[in-house]
Amino acid sequence: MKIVKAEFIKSASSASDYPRSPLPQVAFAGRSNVGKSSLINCLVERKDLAKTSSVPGKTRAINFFSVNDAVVFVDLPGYGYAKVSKEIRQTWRPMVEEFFTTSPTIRIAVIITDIRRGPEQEEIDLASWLSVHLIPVLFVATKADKEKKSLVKTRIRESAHVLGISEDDIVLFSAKTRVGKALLWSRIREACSA
Ligand SMILES: Nc1nc2c(ncn2[C@@H]2O[C@H](COP(=O)(O)OP(=O)(O)O)[C@@H](O)[C@H]2O)c(=O)[nH]1
Ligand SMILES: [Mg+2]
Repeated sequence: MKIVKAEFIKSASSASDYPRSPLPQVAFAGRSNVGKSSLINCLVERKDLAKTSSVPGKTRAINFFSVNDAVVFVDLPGYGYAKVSKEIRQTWRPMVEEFFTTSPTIRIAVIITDIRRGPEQEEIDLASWLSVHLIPVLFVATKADKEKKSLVKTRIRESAHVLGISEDDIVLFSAKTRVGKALLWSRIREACSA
């Protein structure tokens, strides 16, 4: 994917503020510090389009980016800072559910996990909620460069098992080595043209 243009559109915390655009949308979700901003920056070949982790306590919102005037990347707030369950119940979850239920052009949700940690309850819950709402999900196991080479395959297999999905539905990724970048782009393109 040749990136000719990548720009920030706006931040919004409720549906009335979302940018109006007919373009297909790709949403990215993951716990804080998982490497979501790095992954987005890697995909769009920009150093700091998506900012690094937000400060805890700061009001968080959904950030929208336009890529090549062809697709909108939606950077959902990170979760899991301090009190995971409380935060998810009270703020993160309603914000994210509102996004997915009011965004007709959403094509795929990319759920990012750290390969060393694998999917946990939050990711399992989100994936099952998305499947109920018929939104396709793609998993990315990032920070692949931080895992022992001999354990990478095992980790992917374990994650697929935990999620009840095929290993093909988990893209191995690293923002550092860029492994998985081309594959992730091809899966995104596929989802956007479906
Ligand atoms: N080694 C390595 N570090 C990464 C990778 N992706 C992100 N990081 C680091 O992990 C930290 C959190 O990354 P960031 O993209 O801000 O995470 P976010 O909070 O999910 O947006 C930063 O120090 C990044 O440099 C990766 O693929 N490999
Ligand atoms: Mg970030």
